Amino acid sequence: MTRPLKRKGPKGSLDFEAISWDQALDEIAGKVLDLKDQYGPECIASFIGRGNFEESIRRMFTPKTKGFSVGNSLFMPLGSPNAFSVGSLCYISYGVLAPISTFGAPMGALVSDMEHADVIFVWGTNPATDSPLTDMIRLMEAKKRGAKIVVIDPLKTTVARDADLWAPIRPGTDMALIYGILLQCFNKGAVDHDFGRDFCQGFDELKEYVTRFTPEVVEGITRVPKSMIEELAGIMSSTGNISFLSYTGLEYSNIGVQTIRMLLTLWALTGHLDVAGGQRIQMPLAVPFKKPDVQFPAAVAPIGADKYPFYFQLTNSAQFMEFPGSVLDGDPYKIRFLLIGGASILTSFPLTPIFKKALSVLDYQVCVDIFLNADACFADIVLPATTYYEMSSLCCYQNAGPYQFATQYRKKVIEPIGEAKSSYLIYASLAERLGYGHYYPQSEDGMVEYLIQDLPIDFEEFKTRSEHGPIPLYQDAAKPYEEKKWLTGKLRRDGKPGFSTPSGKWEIRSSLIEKAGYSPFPVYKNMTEGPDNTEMFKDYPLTLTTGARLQSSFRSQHLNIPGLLKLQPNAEVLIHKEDAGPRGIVTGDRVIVVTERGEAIFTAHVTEDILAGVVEVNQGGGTPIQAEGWRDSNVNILTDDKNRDPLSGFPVFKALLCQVKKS
Ligand SMILES: Nc1nc2c(c(=O)[nH]1)N[C@H]1C(S)=C(S)[C@@H](COP(=O)(O)OP(=O)(O)OC[C@H]3O[C@@H](n4cnc5c(=O)[nH]c(N)nc54)[C@H](O)[C@@H]3O)O[C@H]1N2
Ligand SMILES: Nc1nc2c(c(=O)[nH]1)N[C@H]1C(S)=C(S)[C@@H](COP(=O)(O)OP(=O)(O)OC[C@H]3O[C@@H](n4cnc5c(=O)[nH]c(N)nc54)[C@H](O)[C@@H]3O)O[C@H]1N2
Ligand SMILES: [Mo]
Repeated sequence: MTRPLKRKGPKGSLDFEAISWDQALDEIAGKVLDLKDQYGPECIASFIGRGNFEESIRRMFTPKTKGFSVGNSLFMPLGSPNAFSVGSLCYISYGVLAPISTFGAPMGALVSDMEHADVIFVWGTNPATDSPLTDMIRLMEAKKRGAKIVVIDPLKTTVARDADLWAPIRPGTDMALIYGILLQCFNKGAVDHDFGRDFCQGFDELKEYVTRFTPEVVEGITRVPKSMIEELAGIMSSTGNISFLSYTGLEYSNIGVQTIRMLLTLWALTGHLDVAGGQRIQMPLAVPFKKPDVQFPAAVAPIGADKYPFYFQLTNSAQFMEFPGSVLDGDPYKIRFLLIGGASILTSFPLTPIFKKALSVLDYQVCVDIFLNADACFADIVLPATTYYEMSSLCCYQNAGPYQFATQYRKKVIEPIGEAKSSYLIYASLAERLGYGHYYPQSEDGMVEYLIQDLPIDFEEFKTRSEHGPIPLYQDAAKPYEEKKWLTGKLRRDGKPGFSTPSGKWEIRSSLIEKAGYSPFPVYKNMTEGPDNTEMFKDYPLTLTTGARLQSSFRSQHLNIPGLLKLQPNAEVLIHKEDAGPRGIVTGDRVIVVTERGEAIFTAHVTEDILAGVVEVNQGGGTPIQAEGWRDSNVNILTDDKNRDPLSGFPVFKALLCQVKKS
């Protein structure tokens, strides 16, 4: 769509009429101010998703706060703390909650030194589907140079196919495997007891706890064979350099945060932390971009702060998993207005019907998007955003090539199509109508000039130099790399040895988690849905994992693009031939996947590239404008909004139970 649209038909339909920008923005601002006056500013909320991960939004619209917020601060000057984002179910567990509570820095501070590694673990991530393919290229180069690749994944991914070892694991059980490997490392004398004694909090507790994870027990839990557990422990106890790559594969279980913390601890205790060829620590740099002085309003707590105190403590953000409870039950108060930017809530959040119901009863909803997606079915107004090609902004490069940080002016390639405007300008012009446009320059170039005003370079020079490539801001990477910096006080602001945590230690037992009222030590728990949930297992004997990335789509996006659809025309369920056979299922069959919550239709892909007993179902389908093979296949009809990791509030997307039947 290329013009602002206003709802004509009933909610649920895509029946709109075109209106002018002035009319659209005036109407939205009027509604915001009315609702604010009537119910207080906290009833006004925004949500941003993957379509708004653009530098101008990130630099200009995240609030000035201590936490790691990725939300849109547009309504904060009004007094609303409810800046929701896809961080409610993506990255924050892995990138913020686990590392901060363990060693006091975000995951961005941990760099996998693949260039000097002898072995690289690919644990719950698939770099072959990344865009850009940076890690995949590094991994392939390491392999060419002779590094061994180990993959821990229920799926035999592109990387696993060429790996030296593939450990197919039952989803959600990684913590047991980590303890199993660690116990063998203790037995082989490969654990650094000095580090444990002097620099860890909870080491004695761990020494006792780990003893129960014998190879037999761990094989029973994880389905990774005993011999393979021994082999993995042999690798971890070797003197070689070992690094890892990880990400979303570990976030979506009932013990996601604690599992990721234990992965970090395995590396720390076996001597592969902050050493060449291991996981190097590179403390984040303060980037000297200007930022509007928009503060997080502290008067009212955001939605979810009461139920997820640990998430709130570290992010200062609202938790969108609590949105239906807010809108439908007023718990703890009602959100009435939602501005959705670059997101598709109705394909990305678990239990679509409950989120659909919540969107349908809002007083007012606005979508800022390049397409009419599923959420637009419930919008009062839809605003046409540009793609990145139609807007000027800047790019940033972290730990790229010879520099730790570089930036570059990004000049638009074409003029916006129709009346589309960049998301930045849409938010800036809304702010103007709400009475605080002075925070945000009202042009794209004005915004870039504002951001770089403290750099030792003026705007004209910035643009000219950008034509020749990224402009480095730090060249520190050229300095010799110093190992094990906790010994020399380089990981703490006060210069004392140790880590930047409350205890100054590597926290196996986390003070921050304890302070938020949870049990602080990583204890293995069976999944809420698993074989030991015998009642449910009777009817739903297959483990359901969802949303492994595809090369031809990006979550709900591109499933309306004919060229890309050729690569995979239908939403698929990957099922092992041992599970497909008895069900009479062959590749290409239409099959129904059923959970306690509901059922949805997919196309079967019978394979041996998955652990038997596990099925992987594609995520992204469920948008009316998508191709036929995708639009009726919304995996989140099957998932559960209540089954979560209690620390993060993240839904359990990757360890559920289901049944698969021929349609
Ligand atoms: N082409 C493309 N690129 C994308 C995206 C996309 O949709 N398409 N999405 C983007 C987004 S939003 C994100 S967050 C990133 C995510 O980036 P990644 O985390 O690399 O995502 P995946 O490629 O799905 O890799 C996750 C892997 O974990 C495995 N896994 C699932 N459950 C478990 C488990 O319990 N244990 C273990 N050990 N492994 C498990 C899956 O089988 C899968 O191979 O990718 C981004 N890049
Ligand atoms: N079951 C299950 N569910 C999952 C996952 C899973 O693995 N399993 N993965 C989860 C993860 S990691 C994530 S991040 C979420 C993703 O959830 P979302 O953040 O909702 O991501 P997308 O589905 O990519 O939707 C992005 C929207 O942005 C729009 N867009 C694209 N570019 C632009 C732009 O430049 N400007 C604007 N304004 N809009 C733009 C697109 O048209 C699209 O409607 O899904 C989650 N949902
Ligand atoms: Mo994500």
